Amino acid sequence: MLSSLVKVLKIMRIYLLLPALLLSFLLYGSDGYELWLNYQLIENQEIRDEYASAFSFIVADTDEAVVGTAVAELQKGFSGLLGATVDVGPTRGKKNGIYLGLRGQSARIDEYLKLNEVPEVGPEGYHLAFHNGDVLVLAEAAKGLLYGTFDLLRTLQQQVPLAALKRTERPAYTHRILNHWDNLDGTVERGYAGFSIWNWHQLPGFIDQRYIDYARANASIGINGTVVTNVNANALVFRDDYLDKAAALADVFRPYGIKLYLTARFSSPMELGGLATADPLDPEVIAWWKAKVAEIYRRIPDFGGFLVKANSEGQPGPREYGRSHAEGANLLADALAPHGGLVMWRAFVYTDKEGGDRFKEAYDEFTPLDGTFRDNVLVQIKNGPIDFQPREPVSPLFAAMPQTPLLLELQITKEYLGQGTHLVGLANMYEEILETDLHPQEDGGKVRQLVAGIAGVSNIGTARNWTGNLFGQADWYAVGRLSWSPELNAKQIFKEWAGLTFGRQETVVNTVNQMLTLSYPACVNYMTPLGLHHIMATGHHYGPGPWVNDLGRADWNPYYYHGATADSIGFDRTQSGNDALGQYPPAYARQFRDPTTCPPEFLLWFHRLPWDYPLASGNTLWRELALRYQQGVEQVAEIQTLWASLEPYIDAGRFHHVRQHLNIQYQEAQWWRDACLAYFSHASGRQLPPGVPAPAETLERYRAISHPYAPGIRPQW
Ligand code: GCW
Repeated sequence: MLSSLVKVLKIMRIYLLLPALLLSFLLYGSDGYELWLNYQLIENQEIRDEYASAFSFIVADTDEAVVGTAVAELQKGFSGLLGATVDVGPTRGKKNGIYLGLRGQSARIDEYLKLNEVPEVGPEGYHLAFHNGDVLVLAEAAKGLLYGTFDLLRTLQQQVPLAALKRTERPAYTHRILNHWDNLDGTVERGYAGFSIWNWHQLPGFIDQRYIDYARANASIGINGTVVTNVNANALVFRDDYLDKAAALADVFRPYGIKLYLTARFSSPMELGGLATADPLDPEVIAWWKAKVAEIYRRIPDFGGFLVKANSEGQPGPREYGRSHAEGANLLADALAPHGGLVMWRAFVYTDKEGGDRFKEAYDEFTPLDGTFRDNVLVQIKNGPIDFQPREPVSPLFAAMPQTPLLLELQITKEYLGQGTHLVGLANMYEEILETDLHPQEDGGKVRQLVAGIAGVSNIGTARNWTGNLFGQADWYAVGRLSWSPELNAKQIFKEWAGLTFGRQETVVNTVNQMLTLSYPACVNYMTPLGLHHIMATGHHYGPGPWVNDLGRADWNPYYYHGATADSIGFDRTQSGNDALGQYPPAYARQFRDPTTCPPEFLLWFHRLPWDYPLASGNTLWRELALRYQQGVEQVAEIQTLWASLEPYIDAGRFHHVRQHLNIQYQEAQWWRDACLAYFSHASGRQLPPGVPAPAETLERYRAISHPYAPGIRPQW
């Protein structure tokens, strides 16, 4: 009697709660802070009942901190999704619950394992199952329970029936890392979402709730490491007080299974230690790093290690002492090895002397070093050979260092990609990169099979919604999901993100997916069609600047990369040019050698061609270029229309936010088209084809546009 009264009251409570919650959501909407973790009450009563009956209590058979995090997350999830509180520990009278347990340590889990074969899941994997009315999260180590929990909650958010729950998940990579280009002064290099979320000045005393929410968001998508400082590094971070600050961050991240890494400025022994040299073979330098690393581990026992940018864009490095990148990396690796730390040594190098084509430099510098790095060194390679361009062929280095573990560096922030305002679903680009098969005639040659992990350059800042542009969240989400499951395709990720972020109505999910799918080709079209690259304005790289040709060094100039004359355009990287193509495995390079087989999107990366060169589309090169610029603008208009159709489904706050950014994107797409076509039409002496409107302004006006305060620029540049 009493128990049925309680039941009725409980049901009533949910009913009373439902309209109130929905109403407040519609009125105030969401500001995006909760990311993809907005545990909205499930409206479907049947599903809610099904879930509620299986989740009466939570039993966790281990007391490690990450499991505490998992339990708290489940409680939060259930209270949002089901409007119910769930007890921790078996509750008398309640039949079914959720069990988080380790193989061999939990009776309930072992009982299941007697009946079901579950493969080894490794240190971070897990198995999810629905068994006799209970939900089981099974792992070999505590971290697996955390990831299993987030997966379970994602499943519930998507309202999947519990009966379907039976799967094993293991991350493809051990290294799933974010790189922050955040400076100690609070600015973010190439950051378009406000300032750094790390308040170094107030650390370690003040722990911002954001640090915790940041760790939680990352854990939910499988990220297990973060480099909190800029690769253009500051030795100050190794000073005692800053190490205390870093340790405070590491303490926040630990219960979320995230390791803290720092960037190491190669000249730190001089700047901080007062030594006369930073030569990696100098005994005093070796001793300095050993002592410094030991000091770090005293504060941060699970410290991840160092990320290093050396001898690149003015950063100090071993080359100054006639030493190789391997000698530099090994110096740090030897200091870190006794503590289990790693060195991530970047291959984004180009010398400060004017040399040849930057395309070739990393390969030339690093391939001779293959096999000479210590075991705890990973070489971190940007996806493309130049620099995060809207569309690049993949770096040839991925296929050229078989004896060295490699990390793929992807951009999440959007330097060269519309910065803070453009909606560009980068999962499209990530998929293209990961699926590129550099050894098409053998197995195992896809980029995703050649690397040991992913490092994503963060787009996070103090913006209330973390990424400034709301859709930037999808790129952060994608990097996490791909670093766990690199074989996921963009469409799966877009749909998953859309459902978690905006709700799972089919119209919303499909439309958001369409927008994101269209957005990457749109951006490439209105910025750099047919393989144009590096034609952005100087310094901040905001907006077009294909005409720029007066910078100190030839290869800093956009003009260097397209060399447009009255006759032709493009960079000859075939054998008749500088043969950069020779750096790729021949079976892969073959398609690019001949302009008739080269995929049009990479054409001007590898070929210098006359403007009237006939393309397979039936258009001349000039006509195709102009039409693609126009198509890019039209695709943005299409994205605007798609978003407008979602007005009835999206809360006013987020709807308006995205609409305003799309309006800016549309104007800027026109700016890109008009400015570039004004310039190329002038250079080629050709008229625009029908269907492409005349530029709104003169070329002189476009050239005169300046944005001295565009965000994200490196202060000293
Ligand atoms: O793309 C360039 C950026 C620099 C950046 C550099 C790098 C952190 O313009 O701002 O520096 O790449 O990746 O090191």
